[in-house]
Amino acid sequence: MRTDYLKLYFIMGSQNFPAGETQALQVLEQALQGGITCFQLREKGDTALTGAASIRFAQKCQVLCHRYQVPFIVNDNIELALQLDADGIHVGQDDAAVSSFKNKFPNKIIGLSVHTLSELELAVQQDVNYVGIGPIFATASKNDAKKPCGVDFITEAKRHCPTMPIVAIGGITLDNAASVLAHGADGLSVISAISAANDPQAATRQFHHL
Ligand code: TZP
Ligand code: MG
Repeated sequence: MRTDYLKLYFIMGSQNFPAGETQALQVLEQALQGGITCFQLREKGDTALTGAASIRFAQKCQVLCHRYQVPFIVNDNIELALQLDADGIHVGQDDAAVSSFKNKFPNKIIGLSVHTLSELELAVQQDVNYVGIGPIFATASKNDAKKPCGVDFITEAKRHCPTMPIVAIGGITLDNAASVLAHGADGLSVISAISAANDPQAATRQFHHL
C-alpha cells in the first residue's frame, strides 16, 4: 500500500449526518474535491442503513471515490467488502481476526485498529498494511471509544514498530493536526472535522496546509 493514501483519511457513514444518506454523498464529494486521500465507509449504529439500502449507498460512495481515484475501504463488513470488490477492509480488535479473512483479500488494503503496543506487535505479525491508533483525543463520534491515548503514544508506537504505517484517529481537528503529525503519524483520520464542517471542501483543503 502507498503510505501517502493515509495522509488524509476520511471516515463516515450516513449516521454521521442529520440529513442522512443524501448529505453523506454530498459531503463525500466535497471531501474528494478538497483532496482526501482515502475513504472508509463506516455504516454503524441505530440509524445505520441496512440490507439493500446499505449496499446501494455503499456502491454510490465507491463510485464517487473511484471517480477521484481514492481508495474505498469498508469498515468491519467483510461480506460487503467482498461483494463490492472494495479496495480494502478495516477492522477493530473486536471484529473478525485478520487471519480469518486475509486470504480473501489478496492485494487489498487491510487496516487494523490498535490501542496497545502488544496489539501493534500482533498487527505487524499479521502483516496488515496499516494500523489506526486512537482515540488520540476525546471524540464524540464513537460511542464505545476507549480513553484517549494522547499524541505521545504515536511516537512510542512508531519507535516500537518503525515500518508499520500509522494513521491517527479521534478528536483530530485543524488546530491539533500539526502536533499529531509532528509526533510521528503517517496520516490523519477524521470524521467530524470534515463531516460537521460548515464547508467540508474548504476544511479538507486546509488539512493540506497545516
Ligand atoms: N475510532 C477511534 S476514534 C473514532 C473512531 C472511528 C471516531 C473519530 O471521529 P472524530 O469525529 O474524527 O473524532
Ligand atoms: Mg469495528
